[in-house]
Amino acid sequence: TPVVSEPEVTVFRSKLPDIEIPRHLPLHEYCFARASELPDAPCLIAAATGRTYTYAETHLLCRKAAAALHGLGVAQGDRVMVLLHNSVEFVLAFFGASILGAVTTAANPFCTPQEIHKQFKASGAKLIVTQSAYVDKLRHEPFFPTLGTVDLTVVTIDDDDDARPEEGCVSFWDLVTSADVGILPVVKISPDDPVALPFSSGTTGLPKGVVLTHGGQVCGVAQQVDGANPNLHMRAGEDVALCVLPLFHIFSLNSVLLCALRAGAAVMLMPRFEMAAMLEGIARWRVTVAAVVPPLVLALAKNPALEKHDLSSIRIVLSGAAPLGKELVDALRARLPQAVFGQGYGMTEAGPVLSMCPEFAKEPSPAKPGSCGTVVRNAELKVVDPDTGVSLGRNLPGEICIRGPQIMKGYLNDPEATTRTIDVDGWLHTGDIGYVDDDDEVFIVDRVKELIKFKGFQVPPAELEALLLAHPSIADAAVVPQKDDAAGEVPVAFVVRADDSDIAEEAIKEYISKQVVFYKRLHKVYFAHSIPKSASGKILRRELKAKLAAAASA
Ligand code: 4UU
Repeated sequence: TPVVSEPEVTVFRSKLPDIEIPRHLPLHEYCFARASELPDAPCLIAAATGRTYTYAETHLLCRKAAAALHGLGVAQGDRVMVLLHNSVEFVLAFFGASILGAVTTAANPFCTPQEIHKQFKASGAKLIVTQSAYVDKLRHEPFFPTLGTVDLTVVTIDDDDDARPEEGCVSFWDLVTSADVGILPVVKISPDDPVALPFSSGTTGLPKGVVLTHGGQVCGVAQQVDGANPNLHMRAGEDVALCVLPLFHIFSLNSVLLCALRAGAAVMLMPRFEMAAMLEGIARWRVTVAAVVPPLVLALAKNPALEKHDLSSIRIVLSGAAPLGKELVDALRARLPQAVFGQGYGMTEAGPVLSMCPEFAKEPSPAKPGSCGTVVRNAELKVVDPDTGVSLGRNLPGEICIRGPQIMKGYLNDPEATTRTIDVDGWLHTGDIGYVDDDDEVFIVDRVKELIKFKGFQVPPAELEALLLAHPSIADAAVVPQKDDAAGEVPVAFVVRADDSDIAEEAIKEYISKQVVFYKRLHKVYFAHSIPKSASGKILRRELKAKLAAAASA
């Protein structure tokens, strides 16, 4: 991005000097740049099986995965859908696609057939890597009538032993084991070529494909772990990163997997959150860097089993994706006295990290409780009045905007949504309200965008509203967040019944539950006579949220 001169803008930058970033490298080359220096260092640890893969093994398997995908017809620019929990296969599929110049769009395997199909169609994928337990979702009429035909190849990861692949599917490990890396085509990848396509609703509307490029991700990772004084310091051959947050979300993909590989650290992959297995894994493999979300901090702070495990190896607890309360930090700090606690502030579209706790740096500097750290290097942050767009100085809350080489290229096939989010000067508008204090620390105080976050998971109100409006007994509807101790926020609906309908709350909740993944379920339905709207027809969400707040404090 060219640096445009905007004298009236207060720009906040990192106190750390900018660094040299090898933006020209394809993401896989950048991440495995140290593989030849550290061939025998642990790279991936599969907690489920106890198997460890060295850097040399992992790098070779990624190339074999690329050859396997190539054999299935995947070519540069193609989209590969990964429908997997955290696993070695997820990593291999991601880098296998990257090596071919193909793009990974990952989704939560717990999503419903309808949700998976939407992302599958929107991304234009023609191949899905999944496990046999989820193949039925891909056979689900009317969403997926094409399994086994030319339109869709399904690759399953868990049929390597005696079990044969599900009918119509091919075996990932059969192909990877026998793959010949000699057949890999020569692909020329430019920094502006896409590598990942996560889905996010951004500041408004339905989930959209977020185009993240090789160069953008290289920058996003470099801003965290490169340079003489990395902001998120991980030591090659020594640190072990906990990868329990799902890799289909950008926090884990970027700040855990990609950052750890670039730094030469090991990644302990846990297929899903299960407290006992996680504590055992942390103790067994001496995890040092734990990326978490606030509900996980809460679970850890409360769990008596913590005392039974040796968690003394943990030196960094990095929380993100939702606000982390000071009380919660104090509760867990008492149980992990040796660890440094801090937050990262990210957004899928921002590539993803905007700010990171400076206490995680190689040469740490202090951060205050509740702060989201300082803006990453090689980037600019500003705070603007959400109504006027006027740039604000220190300590004044406004909409946070970020500019730099790490942000998304744009939304897939949606130039309108892209220009709404990234303005002509290259600023990405986050929809978050926050301020920068006298010590350059970023504090998030509110969210002006529609987005609801349940345990850090995105719940786009527009998606639930569209489903509600499709119901014949519902005349109008609005979905807003309600504060919740355990989840942070839960989605609740205001519903206007159709004229002669007496549809009940339970029926509406069930109607939604059947169509969406668990974290998008409605926790409450309030019946109303009308939905408050602006002159232009926009739902006045603030009014509804104020109603909820008033009811809660009454
Ligand atoms: C208050 O949540 C994310 C990415 C999080 C991330 C990534 C890398 C955190 C640390 C890291 O190292 O992405 P999305 O797109 O799912 O959600 C983005 C939104 C933000 O706009 C903001 O509203 O999630 C909220 N959010 C936070 N809120 C993210 N991090 C924080 C935070 N405090 N620390």
